[in-house]
Amino acid sequence: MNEKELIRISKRLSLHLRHDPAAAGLTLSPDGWVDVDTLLRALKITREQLDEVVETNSKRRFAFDETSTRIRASQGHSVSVDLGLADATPPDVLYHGTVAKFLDAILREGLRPMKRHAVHLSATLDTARTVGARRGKPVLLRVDAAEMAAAGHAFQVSANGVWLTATVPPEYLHRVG
Ligand code: HQG
Repeated sequence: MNEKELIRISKRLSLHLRHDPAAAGLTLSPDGWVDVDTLLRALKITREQLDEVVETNSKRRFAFDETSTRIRASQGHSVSVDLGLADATPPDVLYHGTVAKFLDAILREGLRPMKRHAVHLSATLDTARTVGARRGKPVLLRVDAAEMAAAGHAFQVSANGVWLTATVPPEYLHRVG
């Protein structure tokens, strides 16, 4: 498939596996999985196309289970799912990329998950910059993750390396770019 087609299918997968399974007639399991054959029929794509999207996806957004008969999004859901991720010890610092128009609210009330289940944090400044740039000129925040963990905040890391936490209070946030 060409790049355009890969992105098109990836976006459809994101929509149905994270936000609106019902629109494709799908139901996710409580932990976010959907049967691969059911998905193929619903989206009218082939297993080869699905495998190519999963393998080439730049952010590895989707993952098969150990038998490759079910698939789910690794993070980013707005529908109710419990991915069952174990708590993990974060690196000392994590990063969040946003844009200037959100900055005042973020520094006042902290980072909130908004429509998603968790606040998404990046392990590198580069990744945070890319995340912020989706919305405009990126504004970069450092998150004192080790201090948060020491204060009892839980962190998880998704299968594709995104750090997740419920909220980040403002005292752990510092603008770095
Ligand atoms: C902002 C993409 C006002 C927050 C990315 C962000 C990531 C606040 C927006 C993943 C706020 C939410 C997640 C507050 C947070 N007041 N604004 N208190 N707290 N915000 O898309 O982190 O391509 O839900 O800064 O690459 O941008 O989907 O979160 O701008 O990994 O795989 O509210 O989504 O990955 O936006 O992105 P989002 P995000 P995928």
